[in-house]
Amino acid sequence: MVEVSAEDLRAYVGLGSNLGDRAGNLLLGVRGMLNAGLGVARLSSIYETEPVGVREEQPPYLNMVAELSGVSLPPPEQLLARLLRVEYALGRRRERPREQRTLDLDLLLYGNEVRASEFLTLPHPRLHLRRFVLAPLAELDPAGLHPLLRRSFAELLADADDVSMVEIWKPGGGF
Ligand code: PH2
Ligand code: MG
Ligand code: MG
Repeated sequence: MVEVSAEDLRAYVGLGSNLGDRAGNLLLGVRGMLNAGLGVARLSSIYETEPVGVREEQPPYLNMVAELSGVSLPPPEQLLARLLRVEYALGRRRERPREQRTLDLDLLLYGNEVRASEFLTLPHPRLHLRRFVLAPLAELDPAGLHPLLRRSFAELLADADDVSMVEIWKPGGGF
């Protein structure tokens, strides 16, 4: 077995906001992760994206992906717990699934970890289906492989059936 050293380990977090000051919420999310002791190494561009898989009409999202370095990365369950605390501190309250939100932090990948528990599924079960996740992820790591599908994020993005609008966001611009 090939050992993955802490320097090589990377975790990826998807950030999304479609309520209030969306870009401000994403940046507060990044600051919240840093304050929680998480080593944010790189950020993708910010994308403006059409809501996918939601029941009622919702405003467009801003989405971004953050790469966390493996140095001082807590185990996956602890990392998820910290992300949920950051969401809560920024005013996220969960009433119904997939409703509009100030900030959503999803643990997408934790190295090549594969698991499915009640609390946490890795890789994120819908990551390979959603362009709003694949576009920022492929920007950071185009050749990175999905641990189960063994296909690169760039390939998954090119082949995704999802045709929802995903564009690099420009401050002050609209769709
Ligand atoms: N998050 C969802 C459901 N739908 N659509 C977009 N464009 N971006 C999201 O972050 C998003 C979504 C549930 O978490
Ligand atoms: Mg989500
Ligand atoms: Mg979530």
